[in-house]
Amino acid sequence: MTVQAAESDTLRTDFSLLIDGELTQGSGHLDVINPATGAVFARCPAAGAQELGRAVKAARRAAPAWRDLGFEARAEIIGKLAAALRENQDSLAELLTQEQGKPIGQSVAEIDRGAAGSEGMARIDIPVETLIDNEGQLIELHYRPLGVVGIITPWNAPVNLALGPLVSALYTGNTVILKPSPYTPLTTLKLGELLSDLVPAGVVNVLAAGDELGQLMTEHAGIDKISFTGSVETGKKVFANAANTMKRLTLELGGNDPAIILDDVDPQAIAKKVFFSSFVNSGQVCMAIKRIYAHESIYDELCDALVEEAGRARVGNGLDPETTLGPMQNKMQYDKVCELIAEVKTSGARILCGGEIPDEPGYFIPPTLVADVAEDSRLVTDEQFGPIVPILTYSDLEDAIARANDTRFGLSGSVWTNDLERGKAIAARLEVGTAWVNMHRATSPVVPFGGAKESGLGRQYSHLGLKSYMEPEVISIAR
Ligand code: TXE
Repeated sequence: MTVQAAESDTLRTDFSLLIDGELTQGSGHLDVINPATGAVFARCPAAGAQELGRAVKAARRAAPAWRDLGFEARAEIIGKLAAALRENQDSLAELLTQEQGKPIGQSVAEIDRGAAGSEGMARIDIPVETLIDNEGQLIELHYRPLGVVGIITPWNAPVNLALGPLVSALYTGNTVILKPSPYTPLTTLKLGELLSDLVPAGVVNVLAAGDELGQLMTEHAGIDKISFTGSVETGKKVFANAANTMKRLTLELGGNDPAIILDDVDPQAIAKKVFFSSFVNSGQVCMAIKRIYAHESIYDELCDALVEEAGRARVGNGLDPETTLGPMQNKMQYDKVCELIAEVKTSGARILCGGEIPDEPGYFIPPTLVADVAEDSRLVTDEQFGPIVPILTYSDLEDAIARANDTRFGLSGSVWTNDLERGKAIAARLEVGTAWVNMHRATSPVVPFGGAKESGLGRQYSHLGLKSYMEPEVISIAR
C-alpha cells in the first residue's frame, strides 16, 4: 500500500480523517504552514465535537474484539504497520520536513526509529504474574486493556511521539483516538491512512483538530486514558480536566535538561556530541540539553569547541540535503525565541555566536551560544525550546549538582567524564527520569522514558510503559 504523493506548487489537499474505518472529511479545516517559507502549503480536514462523538462510539464498539484478539495477532498487525512505514518512508519524510521543518535526513530517521520502536514494543512480553502459590491459595496478577485511549501529540516530532503511545495502546489491546497538533497534522493523517488498511474499523481513529478538541477528549466519559505529550502548562490542564472521569494518564512534558561537564574531559572530544544533543531539531526536543554546566578549568576551551561546531552548522530549508538545522516549527515558537534572544542581548550576558535573526521568509534562527549568563535569567530557568543554549561555569561539583537540580523540571540530564564510576555516582544524584553518562537523548522501546517533578507523570515504552495502558487485576483463588 502507498500513500498518495504530493502535487508540486499547488495547495496540497489529499488528506482525510479516519473515523470508524472510513477516510472522511471533517466539519472544519486546518491550513498548514511550511515553516521554511512561512506560507500555507496544505489544507486538511479538522474534526469537531460531533466527529469526536462518532470516533469514541466506534472505538468503544471495536474494543472487545480487539482486546480478545490477543498479543500475538496484534503484534503481527504492528509488524505490518512498521513495514508500511518503511515502504512509504520517502513520501512521509518529505511531508514531515515540509510541515515540521526538520532536515530531511532527520525526518527519514524519525520514521525509521518509529518503525523499529514499534516492532521493539510489540516484542515485549506481559505475562500473568504469580504472586502467591501454595496449598491454601493461588494469587495471580493479570493485566487487561483499559478500553479507549486518547492520544494528544505536539509538533516537534509528530511521527515518533504518536507511534510510541499508539503502538503501546494497540499492542496492549486498547482502541485509540489520536489527535495531532494543529501545527503538524499531516503525517499523522497519513499514518491513519496506512492504518485504515491494517486494523478493523474503529480500532484507530485519527482526528486532526485544534486545541479545543484536545480539551474535549480529556473531558469525554467514553475515553479511559489520555496519553499527552506537550508543554507543562497544557499538561497541568489535562491532569485537572481528566480528574472528573478518573482517567488514567501518561504525561510526557517539557524539560530543562542540564549537562554537567567534569574537569577530566577533553572538550574537543565531546563538543560534537554535546552540540548535537543541544541543537538537534533546532533545540525543539523535550530532552535536548538546555543548560551546560562546565568546570571552570575547561570552560573557555569548551566554549571555543562548541562555537566551532556551530560554525559548521548549515541553517536552511530542511529539504536541502546540506541543511543541518531547520527553522522553528511555528511563528509562536519563533517569536518566543526571538524575544528570548532580545532579552539576553540587554542582560549583560556574552553571545558567543549567533543571535542575529536573518531578514528572510521562514522562521530561521542561527545556533546561538551564550556565556556569562545569570543563573536566574529566563534562558536558564525556563525551557527555551529553540537554538539558544547557555554555557555556565562552576568550580565546586556539589554546587553544580545543586544548580542542575534547582528546577521544577526533571525530564533528563547528563554527566560527561572520563571516569565512568564517578559519572554514574553523579548521574544517580540528578533528579530526573533519565540520566545519561557521556551521551544525551537516547531512547529505546525496552527502556522506560518519562519525567520526574513537573516534567510528567508515568513512563512510556518498556514493561512499565505498556502496563500503564492496562489495569492490573488480582485474581485470588482459595484452594
Ligand atoms: O503546546 P501544547 P503548544 C512547549 C514549547 C512551546 C509551548 C507551547 O515551549 O512554546 O510548549 O506549545 C493540545 N487540553 N512545548 O501550544 O499546548 C494541542 O492541540 C488538551 C514543549 O503547541 O502543549 C497539541 O495537540 N489538549 C513540548 C498538544 O496539546 C490540548 C512539545 C500540545 O500542545 C489543550 C510542544 C488542552 N487544554 C511544545 N490545549 C515538549 N517539551 O516536548 C492544547 N492541547
